[in-house]
Amino acid sequence: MKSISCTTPQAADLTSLAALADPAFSFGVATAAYQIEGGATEGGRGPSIWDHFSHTPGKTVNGDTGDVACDHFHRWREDLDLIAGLGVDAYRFSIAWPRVQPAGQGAWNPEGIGFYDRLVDGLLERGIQPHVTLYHWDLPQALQELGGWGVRDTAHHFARYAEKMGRLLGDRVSSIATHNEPWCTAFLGHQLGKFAPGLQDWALATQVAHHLLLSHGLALQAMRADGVRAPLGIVLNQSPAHAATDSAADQAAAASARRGFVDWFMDPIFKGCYPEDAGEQRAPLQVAPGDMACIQQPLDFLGLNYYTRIWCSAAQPPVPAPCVEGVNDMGWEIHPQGLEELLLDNQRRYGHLGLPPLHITENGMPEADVLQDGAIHDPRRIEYVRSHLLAVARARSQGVDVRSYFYWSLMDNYEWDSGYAKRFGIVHVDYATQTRTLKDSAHWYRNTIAALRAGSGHG
Ligand code: IFM
Repeated sequence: MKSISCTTPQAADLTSLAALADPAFSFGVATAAYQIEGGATEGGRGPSIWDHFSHTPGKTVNGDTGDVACDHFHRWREDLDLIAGLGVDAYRFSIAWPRVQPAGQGAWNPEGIGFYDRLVDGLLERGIQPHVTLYHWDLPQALQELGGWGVRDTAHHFARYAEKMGRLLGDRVSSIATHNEPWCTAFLGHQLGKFAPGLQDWALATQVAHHLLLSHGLALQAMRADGVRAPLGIVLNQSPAHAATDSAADQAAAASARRGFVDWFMDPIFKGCYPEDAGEQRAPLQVAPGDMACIQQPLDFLGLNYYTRIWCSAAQPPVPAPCVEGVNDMGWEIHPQGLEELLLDNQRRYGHLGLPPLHITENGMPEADVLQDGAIHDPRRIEYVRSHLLAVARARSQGVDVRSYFYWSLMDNYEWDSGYAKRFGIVHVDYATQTRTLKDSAHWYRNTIAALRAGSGHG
């Protein structure tokens, strides 16, 4: 992967990015509540499954927790100024359910509700569109103790929470997503045990995936019945699955990966059924009459999170991924063409099934960034963002209706089981002092957006 050290975009790049210069296309940055807020026991917030999991010895790198994180709960005004200074159009954040409803059912917490109320107003005052995610993995622990996403009741509790938040914020925010990456909640949390609640039960994970989808459908129904005006959707993590070779075994592995990772969520939403051939890999599901129709609600938008492709080799030892563009600090292959492929693929496979406008709700790269003389030089991240924006521009030029790009993440933060060891931000955070410093990539992102907005991208 070539690297760019200059924080000024090249003229040739601006020409190639012209498809994104459209004022209707938004540039943003994204975060999630547990990863940045801290204030875990303040303001009446109840405990979440991530508090519980991260405080369990051995579950996270260095035993790191989100107790303090980026202390955004106290520093949110400065953070909003920081976002405004980047010149972005939009900010995507999530609401911590246990902050607004500590037990996940019953009493609401006015202090927690007030926090998000002020956050949204603060964004609007600064001219930034707020994009809300209702669930980015921090289930109230009290609901986990009643069975968590393994029981249907949780889906109904979630719909009531969505309705409440939709009523509060729905006339001020630019979008509301029900879930972020339900695949991770279901399978990293309940099959692999890497994420909260840390369970390893394949059948349960499959049922959880169904309940998450059901909760999405119920939430959309509830918010629409209540007249919520904001566009409503869901955010899925997707990757193209590539077979290492033409062998039947590798091709089958790629098809199977796609079914489990992409189709398992897309087909219920857009076709009202699970993939027919997924039986080989999934446990028997309990699906009540009406569930699939409930899940198949029309969407106003679909958020896609893209980081890498899935490389499928059935051989032993496996054929390694080529990694022509290198790997990131998580060990994930950097493969910008995969984003263009993914966008075109969504259009081809679901365009005739009511696929709504698409948003790239996450895309980003961790690096072991070092602060030197007050600066952070992160040329590989600049190249990562540049090459992925070019991929989005190519897809748009080919007719894919993609409306935004959100860099993950605004600032370094708590990377789940990896703790604070992985830095995805375009803003560096010194966790000892909570000092924020713009990395070169932040300057490049700001300069690129400004140049496109100034019309330089029209060639
Ligand atoms: O940090 C996460 C985020 O919470 C969800 N999507 C992937 C990111 C990087 O791992």
